Amino acid sequence: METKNPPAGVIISPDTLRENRIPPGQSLTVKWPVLDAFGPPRVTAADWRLSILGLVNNPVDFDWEQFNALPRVQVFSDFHCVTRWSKLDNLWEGVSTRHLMERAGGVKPEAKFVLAYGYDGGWTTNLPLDEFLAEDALVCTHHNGEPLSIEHGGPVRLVIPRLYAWKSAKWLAGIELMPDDKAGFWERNGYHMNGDPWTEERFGSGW
Ligand SMILES: Nc1nc2c(c(=O)[nH]1)N[C@H]1C(S)=C(S)[C@@H](COP(=O)(O)O)O[C@H]1N2
Ligand SMILES: [Mo]
Repeated sequence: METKNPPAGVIISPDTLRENRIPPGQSLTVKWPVLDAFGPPRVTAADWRLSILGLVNNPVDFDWEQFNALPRVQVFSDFHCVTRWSKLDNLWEGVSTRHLMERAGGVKPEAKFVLAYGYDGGWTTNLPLDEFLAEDALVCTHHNGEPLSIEHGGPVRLVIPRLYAWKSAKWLAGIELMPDDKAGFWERNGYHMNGDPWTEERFGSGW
């Protein structure tokens, strides 16, 4: 399969190195569909805040200026929506989730899961801590060199390349570190607690 050559210094998401980059049951899309439950909330860079809460040593909030002062990474990865489209060759830019956790004083040992909150009233998604802390996971402000549009979750969204795209919370408002798993919006409505596209973890595992 054709691969764009990502620029030097970029973190390469391991799934982009597979010989076949399209997971089972998925089809390639060239355009980038917009998908969300409630449509974009009214959040602009000026009033955006990100709260890191729960099982971290120093819960912390960032405003837009503080967030943009953090060191940045670029990640080259693929994006797989459970509605069966896959968009390859994305260059995301933002702050690594690992670095954000350091800024919150580090994750407490009891933390095992994460709940990500969107600004779109009540929307959440849950994921395992190790997936959240993967090297290619980031809190993202730019896609392919352009600021994220509001439709795609701007000013700031989560990007978790190794899981289905619903785990990549748009309009990110908060990140909560938790001891136990807790179903988010789609997970309460039948989607999988983990969401690995390569093993087709589309629908719930019964809890
Ligand atoms: N806050 C929030 N984040 C969200 C959603 C949502 O409804 N609200 N939808 C998810 C779903 S189902 C998908 S497939 C991706 C789609 O991202 P895109 O619209 O940028 O393609 O965002 C995810 N993140
Ligand atoms: Mo989705």
